[in-house]
Amino acid sequence: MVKRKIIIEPDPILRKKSSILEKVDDELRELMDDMLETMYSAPGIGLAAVQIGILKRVVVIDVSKKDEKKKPLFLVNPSINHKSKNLSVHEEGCLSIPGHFAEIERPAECNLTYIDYDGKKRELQAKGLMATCIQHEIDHLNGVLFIDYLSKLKKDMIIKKLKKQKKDIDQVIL
Ligand code: GNR
Ligand code: NI
Repeated sequence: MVKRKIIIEPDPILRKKSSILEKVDDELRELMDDMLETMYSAPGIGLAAVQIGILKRVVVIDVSKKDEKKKPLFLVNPSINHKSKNLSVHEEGCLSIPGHFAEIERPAECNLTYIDYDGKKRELQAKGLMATCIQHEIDHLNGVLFIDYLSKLKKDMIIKKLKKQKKDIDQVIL
């Protein structure tokens, strides 16, 4: 397993739509292993392939708590087929938007279909943090970030700060 570099906003790659995968093979499993290692070491509870620069519809998630056994979930071509009418608010963060957090309202529960690590078709009903995380990750596959749900003022402020951070880092390297 290899840890990969996470792409930080603003970056046009993060705004692209990821494409459907045709099959689950060893190459894809290697990518999923790398994504899991990258996510655990960040640390984060979810990661979409686009965040490491790969525009494929694959996501890894693990919402288990620190003292619990790890419970990785690999989602290939995830698709939500039902969202609950009742909404819930969670504080969200994103590994591509480091240091910024915001309360985002989304459907509290969702049902989805996906292909698993072994290429088997599966269904899942999610609620709580898992439902929030799944929706956050599927947004990534469609080029959407949580800051897109904020007011233009808040969103622009966050992007401006991220731009400045990138400039400062480039300054140190040069
Ligand atoms: O690590 C993460 N935490 C998180 C918290 C609340 C809602 C969504 C997330 S996902 C995020 C990792 C990430 O950026 N995934 O794309
Ligand atoms: Ni994210």
